[in-house]
Amino acid sequence: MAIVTVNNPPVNAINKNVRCGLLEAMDVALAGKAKSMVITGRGKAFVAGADAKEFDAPPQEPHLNDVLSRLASLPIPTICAINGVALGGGLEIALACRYRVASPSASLGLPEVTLGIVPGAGGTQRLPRAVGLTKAIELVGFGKAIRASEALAIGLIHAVADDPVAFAKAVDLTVLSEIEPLDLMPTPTSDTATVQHAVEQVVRKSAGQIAPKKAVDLVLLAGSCEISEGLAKERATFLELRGSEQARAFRHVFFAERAAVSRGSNFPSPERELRTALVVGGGNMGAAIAYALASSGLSVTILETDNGASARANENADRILEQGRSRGLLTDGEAQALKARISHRVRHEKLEVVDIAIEAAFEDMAVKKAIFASLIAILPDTTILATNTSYLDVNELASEIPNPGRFVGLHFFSPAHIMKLLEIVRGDHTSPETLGVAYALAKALRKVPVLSGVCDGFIGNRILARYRQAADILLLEGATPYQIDEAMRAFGMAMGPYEAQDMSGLDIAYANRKRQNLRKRTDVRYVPIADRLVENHKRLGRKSEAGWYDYEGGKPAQSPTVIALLERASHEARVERRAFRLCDIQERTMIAMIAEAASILEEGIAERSEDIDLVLMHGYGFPRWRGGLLHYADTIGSKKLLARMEELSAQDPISWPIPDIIGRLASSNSSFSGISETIV
Ligand code: T1G
Repeated sequence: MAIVTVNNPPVNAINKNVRCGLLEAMDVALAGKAKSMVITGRGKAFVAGADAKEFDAPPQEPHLNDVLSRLASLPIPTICAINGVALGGGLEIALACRYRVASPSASLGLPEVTLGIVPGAGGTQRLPRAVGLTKAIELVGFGKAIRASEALAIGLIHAVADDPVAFAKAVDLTVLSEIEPLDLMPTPTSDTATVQHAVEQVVRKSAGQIAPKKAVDLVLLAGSCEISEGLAKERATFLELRGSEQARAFRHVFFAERAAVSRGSNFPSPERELRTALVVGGGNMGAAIAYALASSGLSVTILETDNGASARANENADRILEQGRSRGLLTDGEAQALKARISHRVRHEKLEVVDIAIEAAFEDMAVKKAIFASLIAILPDTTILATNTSYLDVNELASEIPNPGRFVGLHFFSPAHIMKLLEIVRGDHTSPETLGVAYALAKALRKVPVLSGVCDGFIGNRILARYRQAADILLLEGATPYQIDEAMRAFGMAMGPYEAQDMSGLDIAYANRKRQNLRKRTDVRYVPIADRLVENHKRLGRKSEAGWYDYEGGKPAQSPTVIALLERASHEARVERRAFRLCDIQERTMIAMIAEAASILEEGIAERSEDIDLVLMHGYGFPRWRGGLLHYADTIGSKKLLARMEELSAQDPISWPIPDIIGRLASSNSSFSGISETIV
């Protein structure tokens, strides 16, 4: 028996060396007259797929599809002992083997569409032969991995074993030789309606993306043509998509996400693991933060002002737990264990010492200052103190805190237990040790951490404010909120800006505009429509069943009241309303966001353009397949951006100051991603 171990740390990604090694291993096994061959991986992973770092260069021989065609037709039985993740090319190796056994903790999948490509080494043809068309469409079309137990249930693997290599060694060769290679098997027949339904689901959920539909079409071929034809078409599609704009965008995000996590190693790692946390305020945000912390194993105390508020905090936390249970994300036992990790206290009750205290109270400077004043009176002066403010000045909040090195902003996004983004706001005094703790917390919470400097709204809400401002000006000039929402959804945003405001409540942005005194400022063009909706019409969004939209039985409809308000505002501002195409709306709002992001980079609030990409994607529903805001800006090009900004600025100079950095990029014809390195 030949035992072949893939050994390319950290995740055994398949590069040229691994491909050559696999070919050589087959030669050695045959030359040594081995009767069977086992393939496994060293370390925690089996094989995490093709090495994404090679994708920017032309493909190099030997190609994985050729290596695996040879493996699939090897004259001796082959067993894949899947000791950990088997993704992409890793699962394709397994599918080219005759027998598959996996450890219970292994996860298996074909995530290629999440990189903007399709499987390139037989996945779309061999998988349906193992599991049928419907399951294959779901696995390939969504790119989600499954656990070993599910893989066994659907027939993707033959066995689950704690030690897959030991199991493989003991498999009876006569049993093995009766198993046909997938290449010689027909795809099982499936119910046409079920297949059609699976295809429709993929198409619906991947709007804007190229790869998922193409991947599904390839899977369908497995039901209608010879494997050789299917494999040839798969390879051609893989090569076509590999260098595409969307694949580049997905890869950019893949590496940006990992780089964001690695950035934590720039700061000292905490001396000990975080175990206990205090969350001040148990509203929707505080309760969700507490739930997220408890899910990562921390013991959490929610502090409230009085018994009534504490009871409501308890209800808020219970509601999130119940959602987790009803959606099947938590078993009853897990929900109970989680609940046991959350306790409640009211002010003036004795508090245990905690590793970190996170304030998640009402967005008001005086309220927050009072909270921190009471916390410093009862907690040791080494406890890390964090504020979840979305806009307020972190330096001002830190100003009355002894030992302010321990003070940091941790800006969670709502719902805090679901949204992946965590803005870590570094104040003037925040110490590297505190930042180390913040990154460790992000890791424990499995969030994408992005470091931000202090400014109004930090990275994300500052860009959001500019986006809304640009959209409001479009309203004044003739667009409707309904057209703007439609345009932004068509661009790929998860939601349009007005439906999003209706969902979160118009009063929040209203209070924020008041705080910024927008009405009186001369450096911003004031558009009164949103304020009037709140002040004169008490339209606060979904919660008052009227906002930018009317709601009948929860269903949004265009509102004649809002249209009348728009017309009046334009008339008062002496602006002649005109029609906007969806692409004009998209261009305007995007350029506004890009301009703001450029200023944020220029001021050093964000360290890298990739960070801004991550913030927009993980906090605000920016489409991943566009690679984030500044990756998208780079596809437009700095010269064109500058030219459009100059045109807009000529018409409306107040709204369109042009950041110097745009001019500099345009004159050297460089990109945002190119300058990130030099800024750091
Ligand atoms: N290529 C290159 N590097 C990779 C990699 C890959 N496929 N996967 C992971 N890494 C690096 C990653 O950058 C990081 O590096 C380190 O490994 C640990 O990763 C022909 C076309 C395997 C579940 O999409 O899902 O096969 O930052 O921090 O949380 O059809 O990584 O330490 O320098 O994420 O334990 C399909 C993607 C490729 C798998 C591990 N495969 N990877 O998660 O650690 S396309 C994927 C993952 C393909 C064929 C085709 C996860 C993981 P550094 P990590 P983790």
